[in-house]
Amino acid sequence: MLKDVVKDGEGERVLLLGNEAIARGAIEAGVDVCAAYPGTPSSEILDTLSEACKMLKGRMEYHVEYSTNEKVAVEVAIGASLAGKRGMACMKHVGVNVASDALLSFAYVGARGGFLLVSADDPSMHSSQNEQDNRWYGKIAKLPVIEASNVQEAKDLTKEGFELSERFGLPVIFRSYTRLSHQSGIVKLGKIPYKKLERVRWNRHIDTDVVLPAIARKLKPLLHKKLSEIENFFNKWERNWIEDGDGKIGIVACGLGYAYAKDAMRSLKVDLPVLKLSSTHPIPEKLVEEFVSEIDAVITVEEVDPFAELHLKAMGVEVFGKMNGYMPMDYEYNASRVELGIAKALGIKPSRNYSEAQKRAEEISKLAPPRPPVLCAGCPHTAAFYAIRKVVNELGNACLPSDIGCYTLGINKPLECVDITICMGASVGVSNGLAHVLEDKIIITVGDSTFLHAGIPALINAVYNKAKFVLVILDNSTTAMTGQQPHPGTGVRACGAPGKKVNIEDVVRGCGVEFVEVVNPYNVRRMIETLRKAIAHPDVAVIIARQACAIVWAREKRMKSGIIPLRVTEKCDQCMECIKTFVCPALTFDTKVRIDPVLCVGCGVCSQICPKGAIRRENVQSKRA
Ligand SMILES: Cc1ncc(C[n+]2csc(CCOP(=O)(O)OP(=O)(O)O)c2C)c(N)n1
Repeated sequence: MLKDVVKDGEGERVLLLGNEAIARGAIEAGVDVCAAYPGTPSSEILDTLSEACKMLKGRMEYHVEYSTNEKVAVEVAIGASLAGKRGMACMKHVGVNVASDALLSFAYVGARGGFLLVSADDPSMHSSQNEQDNRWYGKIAKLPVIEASNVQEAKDLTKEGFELSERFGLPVIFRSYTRLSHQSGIVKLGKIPYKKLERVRWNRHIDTDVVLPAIARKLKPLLHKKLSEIENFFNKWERNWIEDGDGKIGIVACGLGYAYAKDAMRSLKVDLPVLKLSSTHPIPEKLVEEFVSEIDAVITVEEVDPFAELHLKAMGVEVFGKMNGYMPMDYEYNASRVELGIAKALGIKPSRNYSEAQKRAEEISKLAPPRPPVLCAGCPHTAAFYAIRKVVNELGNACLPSDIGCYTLGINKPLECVDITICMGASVGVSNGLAHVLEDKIIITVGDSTFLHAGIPALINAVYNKAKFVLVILDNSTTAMTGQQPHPGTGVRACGAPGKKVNIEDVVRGCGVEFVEVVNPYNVRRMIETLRKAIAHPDVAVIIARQACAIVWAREKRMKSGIIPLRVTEKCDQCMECIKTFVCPALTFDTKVRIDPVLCVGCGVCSQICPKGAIRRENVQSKRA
């Protein structure tokens, strides 16, 4: 809990979420600058640091910000590091793709103040579009990657990450994953240093900080030297260790794989030798050699790719891993999956009949009513999609690229307004290509946070290269999907202080777009008319569909004046238009159409849609508090 994250009690044991532990580690390290773009499973790190920042004012001060995107977040942390301060950037795994341009060159420059990049990977893609293994960034950028196997280590390694970064002059990547970021565990607290965030004088270091080709050429061998120095250190680092055991097959366990391997061995009642690796890049070869000198083969336990496995194979070690089918190649691990792999490698029976248990779990899960994710009652995206669907039906066909956010749920029937999603901002970029080859109209939907994150360059490109499309920016004034973090369009900063609000319509006009209209999507008729006008416009047209996220405004309204729900009157002839064309979870049908007054937020969109005028606001007496 937050109060424990900021607690002074050195040596005390508290229960923390993995991401809170990472935040606490940064605080114990005396971090100076923390920047992030939200993304599951990383979001709570900066959410926590932003709350903690207010509570630690005057005791342990640091700058905290939600940056416009991950590249900017990494650059912010680089700035701090180059000034000799400690900088941290946090993001989900795919965020590192966005940030990689800065990261790969900063590796050459090297860290001055400690630099930690927290990459939260998402094995099994619980809330992501892919399952990439970001240890490869360590390889491609030639940077150290450290991984924790429990919440305590998450805190400790975060703190040590800054120390390693300064000691070796290298940016350090800390790799977390969903099951570490989102598990809770007991953490023994360290000390919170007392410090002010003091400004320092700028010192030029143009021999390292300006990566001109002539300088970069000199820095490259230096980077290799630093990497081999840190490998030597990792060979003896107390966070990597060997555990003695029985038999001639051992386990090489990376990060959380260590916890799974220990559980699996307990179930199997075996006690194999274990090499626990907290540094997975560079692999400490001497330590590996020492480990394998006493055994014949190893089982690698690592998520997501055969990263250590490939390295071990290249060293000539015999490996039971993913590549030869002993360990699963796809999705996250758990104790039973790892147990099955170990049992197969040892040629013994698993402790239980897991396929039977799996079959039973599947049978039981069929009994639960399906709960597909839906847009919330009163979500302004639903209203915007309803209008888009009406206009697309008029057109007969249209191409509907969309993006990543709550609004991706517009893929579902009856809205069916999402034809393509690739990665954040790609809706606008991809439409630049589509516009030159399709005969159909293109109507794009993108969220406000996503537009500011990665949509702007592609919009400028469309204006410049004359790609015609209609771009609907679904501006709900928040980053709803990841937990309602603020962004530049909201004018609120991570530390809670007001910032300068960036006006999206000004940005769009600044990109050269001439057709720019702001519409409240709750006004369905106006939304439809504006879409028709935008489609008829000869150049790029942008509609900003602006209405606050229903969760946010309904929460406020409940606390102030209360919400007046809508109800279905006797005029309803059960034509089902509302149910069939407009998906609001508050609209239900049993023997007749009804509105659930508990779910209804009173947006009134359904009353505009009803062709019989049968949906009305409740009278004021029945208003809910
Ligand atoms: C590169 C990258 N960073 C972060 C994310 C996580 N993420 C998914 S959608 C989204 C933004 C959603 O906000 P917005 O576009 O405003 O739409 P909303 O959810 O508010 O409807 C984020 C941060 C991601 N998928 N990819």
